Amino acid sequence: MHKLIITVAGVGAETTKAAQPALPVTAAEIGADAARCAEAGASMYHLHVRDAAANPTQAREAFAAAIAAVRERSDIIIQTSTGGAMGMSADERLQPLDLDPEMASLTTGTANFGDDVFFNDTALMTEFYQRMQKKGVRPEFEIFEAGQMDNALKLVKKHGPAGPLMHWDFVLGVPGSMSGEPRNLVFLVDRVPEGSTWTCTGIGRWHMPVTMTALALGGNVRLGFEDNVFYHKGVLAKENAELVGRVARLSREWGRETATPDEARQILRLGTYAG
Ligand code: KMH
Ligand code: ZN
Repeated sequence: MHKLIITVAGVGAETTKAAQPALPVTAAEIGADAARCAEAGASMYHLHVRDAAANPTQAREAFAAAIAAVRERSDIIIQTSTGGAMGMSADERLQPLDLDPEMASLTTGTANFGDDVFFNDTALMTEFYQRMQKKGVRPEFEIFEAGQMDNALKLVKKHGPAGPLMHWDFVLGVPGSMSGEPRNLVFLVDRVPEGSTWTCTGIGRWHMPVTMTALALGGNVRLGFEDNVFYHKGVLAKENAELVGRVARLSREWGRETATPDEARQILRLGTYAG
Protein backbone atom coordinates (compact mmCIF):
# COMPACT_ATOMS: atom_id res chain seq x y z
CA MET A 1 0.00 0.00 0.00
CA HIS A 2 1.44 3.40 -0.94
CA LYS A 3 1.62 6.37 1.42
CA LEU A 4 -1.57 8.31 2.11
CA ILE A 5 -2.36 11.24 -0.17
CA ILE A 6 -4.40 13.86 1.66
CA THR A 7 -6.08 16.39 -0.63
CA VAL A 8 -7.44 19.60 0.84
CA ALA A 9 -10.52 21.18 -0.67
CA GLY A 10 -9.94 24.26 1.42
CA VAL A 11 -12.09 26.92 -0.21
CA GLY A 12 -14.93 25.54 -2.35
CA ALA A 13 -17.59 27.60 -4.04
CA GLU A 14 -20.54 27.17 -1.70
CA THR A 15 -19.03 27.54 1.79
CA THR A 16 -19.37 31.05 3.25
CA LYS A 17 -17.37 32.97 5.84
CA ALA A 18 -20.58 33.08 7.86
CA ALA A 19 -20.60 29.27 8.01
CA GLN A 20 -16.84 28.97 8.62
CA PRO A 21 -15.07 32.19 9.70
CA ALA A 22 -11.63 30.59 9.02
CA LEU A 23 -12.48 30.00 5.34
CA PRO A 24 -9.54 31.25 3.23
CA VAL A 25 -10.77 33.53 0.45
CA THR A 26 -7.99 35.91 -0.58
CA ALA A 27 -4.92 34.73 -2.48
CA ALA A 28 -2.75 35.41 0.58
CA GLU A 29 -5.10 33.47 2.85
CA ILE A 30 -5.22 30.54 0.41
CA GLY A 31 -1.41 30.52 0.10
CA ALA A 32 -0.99 30.45 3.89
CA ASP A 33 -3.71 27.82 4.28
CA ALA A 34 -2.12 25.50 1.72
CA ALA A 35 1.27 25.83 3.40
CA ARG A 36 -0.15 24.97 6.84
CA CYS A 37 -2.00 22.01 5.34
CA ALA A 38 1.19 20.76 3.66
CA GLU A 39 3.03 21.00 6.99
CA ALA A 40 0.23 18.98 8.59
CA GLY A 41 0.55 16.18 6.00
CA ALA A 42 -1.40 17.19 2.90
CA SER A 43 0.06 16.73 -0.57
CA MET A 44 -2.62 18.20 -2.84
CA TYR A 45 -4.86 21.30 -2.80
CA HIS A 46 -8.14 21.28 -4.75
CA LEU A 47 -8.43 24.95 -5.60
CA HIS A 48 -11.45 27.21 -5.94
CA VAL A 49 -11.04 30.97 -5.78
CA ARG A 50 -13.15 33.97 -4.79
CA ASP A 51 -13.48 37.53 -6.01
CA ALA A 52 -12.96 40.67 -3.91
CA ALA A 53 -16.41 40.20 -2.36
CA ALA A 54 -15.57 36.55 -1.50
CA ASN A 55 -18.01 35.26 -4.13
CA PRO A 56 -16.96 32.24 -6.22
CA THR A 57 -15.27 33.05 -9.52
CA GLN A 58 -13.44 31.06 -12.17
CA ALA A 59 -11.57 34.14 -13.41
CA ARG A 60 -8.14 33.30 -14.78
CA GLU A 61 -6.53 36.23 -12.95
CA ALA A 62 -7.96 35.16 -9.59
CA PHE A 63 -6.59 31.64 -10.10
CA ALA A 64 -3.22 33.02 -11.18
CA ALA A 65 -2.97 35.11 -8.01
CA ALA A 66 -3.93 32.20 -5.74
CA ILE A 67 -1.56 29.79 -7.49
CA ALA A 68 1.31 32.29 -7.15
CA ALA A 69 0.52 32.70 -3.45
CA VAL A 70 0.49 28.93 -2.91
CA ARG A 71 3.71 28.47 -4.87
CA GLU A 72 5.49 31.13 -2.78
CA ARG A 73 5.13 28.94 0.28
CA SER A 74 4.65 25.31 -0.74
CA ASP A 75 5.26 22.64 -3.38
CA ILE A 76 1.82 21.09 -2.77
CA ILE A 77 0.14 19.70 -5.92
CA ILE A 78 -2.39 22.24 -7.15
CA GLN A 79 -5.57 20.85 -8.66
CA THR A 80 -7.77 23.60 -10.05
CA SER A 81 -11.54 23.17 -10.09
CA THR A 82 -13.42 23.05 -13.36
CA GLY A 83 -16.67 22.56 -11.46
CA GLY A 84 -16.79 26.17 -10.37
CA ALA A 85 -20.10 27.21 -8.85
CA MET A 86 -23.68 26.48 -9.73
CA GLY A 87 -24.92 28.20 -12.86
CA MET A 88 -21.51 29.03 -14.36
CA SER A 89 -21.06 28.49 -18.10
CA ALA A 90 -18.62 25.96 -19.56
CA ASP A 91 -16.34 28.75 -20.81
CA GLU A 92 -16.27 30.34 -17.38
CA ARG A 93 -15.46 27.03 -15.73
CA LEU A 94 -12.65 26.20 -18.17
CA GLN A 95 -10.57 29.32 -17.49
CA PRO A 96 -8.07 27.87 -14.97
CA LEU A 97 -6.89 25.35 -17.58
CA ASP A 98 -5.22 28.27 -19.40
CA LEU A 99 -2.74 28.36 -16.51
CA ASP A 100 -1.53 24.79 -17.13
CA PRO A 101 -2.18 23.40 -13.64
CA GLU A 102 -0.79 19.96 -12.82
CA MET A 103 -4.29 18.63 -12.29
CA ALA A 104 -7.91 19.71 -12.63
CA SER A 105 -11.18 18.24 -11.42
CA LEU A 106 -13.61 16.81 -13.96
CA THR A 107 -17.12 15.65 -13.15
CA THR A 108 -18.44 13.24 -15.77
CA GLY A 109 -22.17 13.59 -15.41
CA THR A 110 -24.98 15.74 -14.11
CA ALA A 111 -25.97 15.42 -10.45
CA ASN A 112 -28.48 16.85 -8.04
CA PHE A 113 -26.68 19.22 -5.70
CA GLY A 114 -28.91 20.33 -2.85
CA ASP A 115 -31.80 22.18 -4.48
CA ASP A 116 -29.67 22.84 -7.58
CA VAL A 117 -28.38 20.75 -10.47
CA PHE A 118 -24.64 20.44 -11.15
CA PHE A 119 -24.80 20.34 -14.95
CA ASN A 120 -22.31 18.24 -16.92
CA ASP A 121 -23.82 16.78 -20.07
CA THR A 122 -21.89 14.65 -22.58
CA ALA A 123 -20.87 17.58 -24.79
CA LEU A 124 -19.55 19.56 -21.81
CA MET A 125 -17.61 16.71 -20.23
CA THR A 126 -16.13 15.72 -23.60
CA GLU A 127 -14.96 19.28 -24.24
CA PHE A 128 -13.43 19.53 -20.76
CA TYR A 129 -11.74 16.13 -21.11
CA GLN A 130 -10.27 16.86 -24.54
CA ARG A 131 -9.06 20.26 -23.41
CA MET A 132 -7.22 18.60 -20.51
CA GLN A 133 -5.77 15.94 -22.83
CA LYS A 134 -4.50 18.59 -25.22
CA LYS A 135 -2.88 20.62 -22.47
CA GLY A 136 -1.48 17.65 -20.55
CA VAL A 137 -3.51 18.54 -17.45
CA ARG A 138 -4.32 15.42 -15.48
CA PRO A 139 -8.02 15.06 -14.68
CA GLU A 140 -9.27 13.94 -11.33
CA PHE A 141 -12.58 12.25 -12.11
CA GLU A 142 -14.87 13.70 -9.46
CA ILE A 143 -17.72 11.24 -9.05
CA PHE A 144 -20.96 12.12 -7.24
CA GLU A 145 -23.13 9.36 -8.73
CA ALA A 146 -22.30 5.81 -9.85
CA GLY A 147 -23.13 6.32 -13.55
CA GLN A 148 -20.52 9.06 -13.72
CA MET A 149 -17.87 6.32 -13.49
CA ASP A 150 -19.27 4.72 -16.65
CA ASN A 151 -19.15 8.10 -18.40
CA ALA A 152 -15.50 8.60 -17.44
CA LEU A 153 -14.59 5.14 -18.70
CA LYS A 154 -16.45 5.84 -21.96
CA LEU A 155 -14.48 9.08 -22.44
CA VAL A 156 -11.20 7.20 -22.11
CA LYS A 157 -12.38 4.44 -24.43
CA LYS A 158 -13.57 6.87 -27.09
CA HIS A 159 -10.93 9.60 -26.85
CA GLY A 160 -7.91 7.82 -25.39
CA PRO A 161 -6.18 8.30 -22.03
CA ALA A 162 -5.34 11.62 -20.38
CA GLY A 163 -2.30 10.30 -18.57
CA PRO A 164 -0.71 7.04 -17.47
CA LEU A 165 -3.48 6.28 -14.96
CA MET A 166 -6.99 7.38 -14.00
CA HIS A 167 -7.31 9.18 -10.68
CA TRP A 168 -10.77 9.10 -9.10
CA ASP A 169 -12.40 11.15 -6.35
CA PHE A 170 -15.63 9.82 -4.89
CA VAL A 171 -17.59 12.71 -3.43
CA LEU A 172 -20.23 11.21 -1.17
CA GLY A 173 -22.96 12.83 0.84
CA VAL A 174 -23.99 15.82 -1.28
CA PRO A 175 -27.72 16.24 -0.58
CA GLY A 176 -29.52 14.84 -3.62
CA SER A 177 -26.66 12.53 -4.65
CA MET A 178 -25.05 9.33 -3.37
CA SER A 179 -24.62 9.18 0.41
CA GLY A 180 -21.42 8.33 2.29
CA GLU A 181 -22.49 4.95 3.57
CA PRO A 182 -19.50 2.55 3.62
CA ARG A 183 -21.22 0.18 1.19
CA ASN A 184 -21.48 2.97 -1.41
CA LEU A 185 -17.75 3.61 -1.26
CA VAL A 186 -17.00 -0.11 -1.36
CA PHE A 187 -19.21 -0.45 -4.46
CA LEU A 188 -17.47 2.39 -6.28
CA VAL A 189 -13.95 1.30 -5.33
CA ASP A 190 -14.74 -2.19 -6.52
CA ARG A 191 -15.36 -0.75 -10.00
CA VAL A 192 -12.09 1.18 -10.24
CA PRO A 193 -10.06 -0.15 -13.17
CA GLU A 194 -6.69 -1.82 -12.58
CA GLY A 195 -3.88 0.70 -12.21
CA SER A 196 -6.10 3.58 -11.07
CA THR A 197 -5.60 5.62 -7.94
CA TRP A 198 -8.53 6.91 -5.89
CA THR A 199 -9.47 9.30 -3.16
CA CYS A 200 -12.80 10.15 -1.60
CA THR A 201 -14.51 12.73 0.52
CA GLY A 202 -17.51 12.73 2.80
CA ILE A 203 -19.67 15.82 2.72
CA GLY A 204 -20.82 17.29 6.05
CA ARG A 205 -21.60 14.58 8.57
CA TRP A 206 -20.19 11.97 6.20
CA HIS A 207 -16.64 13.30 6.60
CA MET A 208 -15.47 10.82 9.22
CA PRO A 209 -17.42 7.73 8.05
CA VAL A 210 -16.05 8.12 4.51
CA THR A 211 -12.54 8.89 5.82
CA MET A 212 -12.42 5.85 8.07
CA THR A 213 -13.76 3.59 5.31
CA ALA A 214 -11.12 4.94 2.91
CA LEU A 215 -8.33 4.30 5.42
CA ALA A 216 -9.61 0.76 5.95
CA LEU A 217 -9.70 0.15 2.18
CA GLY A 218 -6.21 1.59 1.65
CA GLY A 219 -7.39 4.55 -0.41
CA ASN A 220 -6.69 8.25 -0.14
CA VAL A 221 -8.66 11.02 1.54
CA ARG A 222 -9.91 14.48 0.59
CA LEU A 223 -11.19 16.89 3.23
CA GLY A 224 -11.54 20.61 3.89
CA PHE A 225 -14.02 23.45 4.20
CA GLU A 226 -15.45 22.88 0.71
CA ASP A 227 -16.77 19.57 2.00
CA ASN A 228 -17.15 19.94 5.77
CA VAL A 229 -16.58 22.82 8.19
CA PHE A 230 -16.80 20.89 11.47
CA TYR A 231 -14.21 19.10 13.58
CA HIS A 232 -16.80 17.47 15.84
CA LYS A 233 -20.57 17.64 15.60
CA GLY A 234 -21.46 21.29 16.22
CA VAL A 235 -17.81 22.30 16.73
CA LEU A 236 -16.20 24.22 13.88
CA ALA A 237 -12.70 23.25 12.80
CA LYS A 238 -10.18 25.99 13.62
CA GLU A 239 -8.58 25.73 10.17
CA ASN A 240 -8.24 23.25 7.30
CA ALA A 241 -4.90 22.08 8.71
CA GLU A 242 -6.64 20.88 11.87
CA LEU A 243 -8.70 18.46 9.77
CA VAL A 244 -5.55 17.36 7.90
CA GLY A 245 -3.71 16.78 11.18
CA ARG A 246 -6.38 14.44 12.53
CA VAL A 247 -6.41 12.20 9.46
CA ALA A 248 -2.59 12.21 9.23
CA ARG A 249 -2.40 11.14 12.89
CA LEU A 250 -5.00 8.40 12.46
CA SER A 251 -3.19 7.04 9.43
CA ARG A 252 0.24 7.11 11.07
CA GLU A 253 -1.15 5.38 14.14
CA TRP A 254 -2.21 2.64 11.76
CA GLY A 255 1.30 2.42 10.31
CA ARG A 256 0.77 4.36 7.08
CA GLU A 257 2.72 7.58 6.60
CA THR A 258 1.42 10.54 4.63
CA ALA A 259 2.91 11.27 1.20
CA THR A 260 4.88 14.43 0.58
CA PRO A 261 3.81 16.35 -2.54
CA ASP A 262 6.67 14.82 -4.53
CA GLU A 263 5.86 11.33 -3.28
CA ALA A 264 2.25 11.94 -4.32
CA ARG A 265 3.47 13.06 -7.76
CA GLN A 266 5.28 9.73 -8.09
CA ILE A 267 2.27 7.71 -6.91
CA LEU A 268 -0.01 9.54 -9.36
CA ARG A 269 2.66 9.47 -12.09
CA LEU A 270 2.23 13.16 -12.69
CA GLY A 271 4.58 14.78 -15.11
CA THR A 272 5.22 11.54 -16.95
CA TYR A 273 2.59 12.12 -19.60
CA ALA A 274 3.99 13.40 -22.89
CA GLY A 275 0.65 14.81 -24.09
N1 KMH B 1 -19.03 23.60 -6.65
C1 KMH B 1 -19.68 22.43 -7.12
C2 KMH B 1 -20.87 22.78 -7.90
C3 KMH B 1 -15.36 20.68 -8.77
O1 KMH B 1 -14.70 21.46 -8.11
O2 KMH B 1 -14.96 20.17 -9.81
C4 KMH B 1 -18.82 21.57 -7.95
C5 KMH B 1 -17.45 21.31 -7.53
C6 KMH B 1 -16.76 20.28 -8.32
O3 KMH B 1 -16.91 21.88 -6.61
ZN1 ZN C 1 -14.59 21.68 -5.93
